[in-house]
Formats: sequence, C-alpha cells, structure tokens
Amino acid sequence: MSASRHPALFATDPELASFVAAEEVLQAQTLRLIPSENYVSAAVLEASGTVLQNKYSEGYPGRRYYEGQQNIDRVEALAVERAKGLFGVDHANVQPYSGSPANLAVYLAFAKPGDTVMGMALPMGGHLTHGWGVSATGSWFRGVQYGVRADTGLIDYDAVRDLALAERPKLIFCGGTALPRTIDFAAFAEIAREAGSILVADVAHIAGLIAGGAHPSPADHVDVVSTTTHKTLRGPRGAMLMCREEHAKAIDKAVFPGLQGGPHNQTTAGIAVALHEAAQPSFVSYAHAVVANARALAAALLQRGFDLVSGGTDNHLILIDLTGKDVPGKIAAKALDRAGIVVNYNTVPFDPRKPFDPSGVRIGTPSLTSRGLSTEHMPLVADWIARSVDAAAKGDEQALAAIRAEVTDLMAAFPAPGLPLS
Ligand code: DSN
Repeated sequence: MSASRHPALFATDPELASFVAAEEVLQAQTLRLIPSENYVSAAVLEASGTVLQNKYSEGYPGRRYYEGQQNIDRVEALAVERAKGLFGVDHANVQPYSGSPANLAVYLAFAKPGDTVMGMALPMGGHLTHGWGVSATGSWFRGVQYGVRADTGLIDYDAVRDLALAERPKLIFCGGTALPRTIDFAAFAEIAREAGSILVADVAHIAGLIAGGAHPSPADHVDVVSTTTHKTLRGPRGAMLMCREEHAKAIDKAVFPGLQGGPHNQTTAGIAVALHEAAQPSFVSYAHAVVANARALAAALLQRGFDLVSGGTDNHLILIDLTGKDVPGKIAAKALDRAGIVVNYNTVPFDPRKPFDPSGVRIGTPSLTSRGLSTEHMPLVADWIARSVDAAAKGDEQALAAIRAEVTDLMAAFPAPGLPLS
C-alpha cells in the first residue's frame, strides 16, 4: 500500500497503515495456497470500502426500520438479484456476516435446541458449525456425524443413509472445509427425503466453482444453500443463504431479527460486485482453471511421493497426508511459510494426532489461479513443496530461504488482483 493510494490512512494512523502495507507486500510476494483464501479485485476492494459503511439498515429492501435507505435498498436488491441469477435460486439473503452466522441462522430457521442435526465430522473434512461438539451447533443441538471411508477417503453414502434413517435429524449438512472430491447433492437429497430432513448444502469452499460451472450445482437438490462469499467466489468476507421460495420467510426471519442486527452494507456492495464478476465468461474460465491447476498439482505431488487424501482432487483443494513423511503437518506448514508458501496444517481423516498438531497440510489453487499461474507451473509448485518438506525434516533453513527467493521471483511476474505491487 502506498501513501498516495491511501493518503488519509497514512496521515492519520501511520502505524496501522504500515501493517496494511506490510500485508500487501506479503500477499504480493508469497505463494498463497490456503484453499479458502483468494484475492479480490480492485473493484470489490473499492466497493467494500465506501460510505455505505455509514448506514444502519435493519430490515430488508422496502421494509427497513431506518429512513434514508434510497440507495442502500438498491445496493442490497441488486446483490440479491445477482445471487438469484448466478445460482439459479428463488431467494437469496445476502446479509449474514459470515459463514458461521449464516449456518446458525439455518438452525434457527428449522430446528429447536436439543434437536438432532447431522453433518460431516470436523476431522473428516466437515465444518465446526455442522454439529461439531465444541461449536454451539454441537452443544445446543445433538450433533451426529458422518465421515469418509478409511480405505478410499470418500464419503460412504450408504453409511450416511444408515445414520440418517437411524437418527432422523432435523437438518443434514453436506459440504465442508477439507473435501477434495465432488459432492453428490442428488444422493444427499435422496437421503434427506427418506429421513424427512431439511438438507443444507454448505458450498462455502466451492461456490465459485459452482458459479463457473466447474462443480455441479446444489440448487435443484437441497432446501438451503449456505455459502461464504470470499473463497472461490472471490468476493469480500461475507455470506449468503439461498433457498426455494417456500423457505424464504423462515430464512429471512432467522437472519434478521433472529440472529443479526444491521447488515454490513459496504460488504453487501462488495458481494454485488463479486457476483457481477462471477457472471462474466472470464469467471467460467477462472473456475475451470482452478480445478485444472489443482488436478495438475495433485498429479505432480503424487509423482513426488506424497500421499493425498482420496488419492487426488476433483475441485480446488488438496489434502496432503504427511503421516508417511516423518514431518507432521504443523512443522511442514511453518517451514513452507518460511519458504514463502502459505498453507494451513489440517487434520486428515482418522488422524492419530491432535487437531492443533495434526498430520496433514491443506492446500488449494484459487489464489494462484487468480494471479494467472497455470498447469505448466504446477510441477514447480510441487517441487517447492517437496523441497520445503525435506528441508523441514533436515532443519535446513538455507534451503527454505533459497526456495523463498525463487517463489518471490515467480510471483513478481504474476501481479495479484487488487494489489498495487507485483
Ligand atoms: N475457516 C474456513 C476454511 O479455512 O475453510 C472455513 O470456515
């Protein structure tokens, strides 16, 4: 961030401005592989930092508890229409502050405390808010959890059906945070129908792939689609709930006044811009390139002897199981960070280690694809990962520094959207 780009911030609070400037450099120079992160466009950044910030607007367009909503109503209505068009749904609520509040609103709409709810176990690739014990969703509700098969790393739909029919949960969540494979929404829909459950697809990770046609859409199969807006969808940090008309009132009531107060209008504006960008033909190319890059990277990692959960990927995400490498996930992730490659350590299914010191590393290709890297670069990325993990095993800091220099060089040739630096 340069002073000329944000003169008021530099003048008013140079200390804070220096932190933001340092983050811009970090995001420009590193290879960011966290699959839930991305780079927003300059347009999304601008929309997210406007005077819309100054308005309170509890309620919905045309039905507010505050006056002066002439422009705010248009912003929110535009975001809603764009979400409906892009995802092919009857109704969209663009007000949830982020993914966890969005999912909480779904509980509020359809369940009562103590009801049974079902989702994928967090260590198997699910999300905290899908009924996992340490989350309110697993303590205020009775969470029952499914996982993946030990031999394939894939969801066992027969086991999901057996559990659903035995437990008859009020809600079934499909989707998660560490699922490298395509979600069979039709199979989940069949199970939910049999069990009499409301089916929620949490597509936070893959929303951009769905919008770009690189992953099947849940729209025709599920009761509610929950998504964040800042991952593959490449919008600001926010969320949306989408559903058929029959559930519209329940969802809207649950978000406001059930759970939230005034919506973050500046975020709604950023979401509207991101949805507009995601409706362009170039976003279809982007979504398919994300998947092509992930597949190429998975193949290159397998060639270099890495063990991948489920044997590869269908989407943007790869879960590396390091149990055979003698370097646990956290040590590998920290070494990769020193090499300029930003990942997160992650549990793998049936992980013998603890969540804060697990066996896996989770990576993905949304950010590098936003910078224009293509399949031809993936062998190099896999090399860097392999060399970093080796260096971590040997405690070779010089090797990590050498990789970091190579990473910085390559990233300089691929400017990041929204950043003034290359
Ligand atoms: N924290 C998000 C992720 O990284 O996948 C999910 O909430």
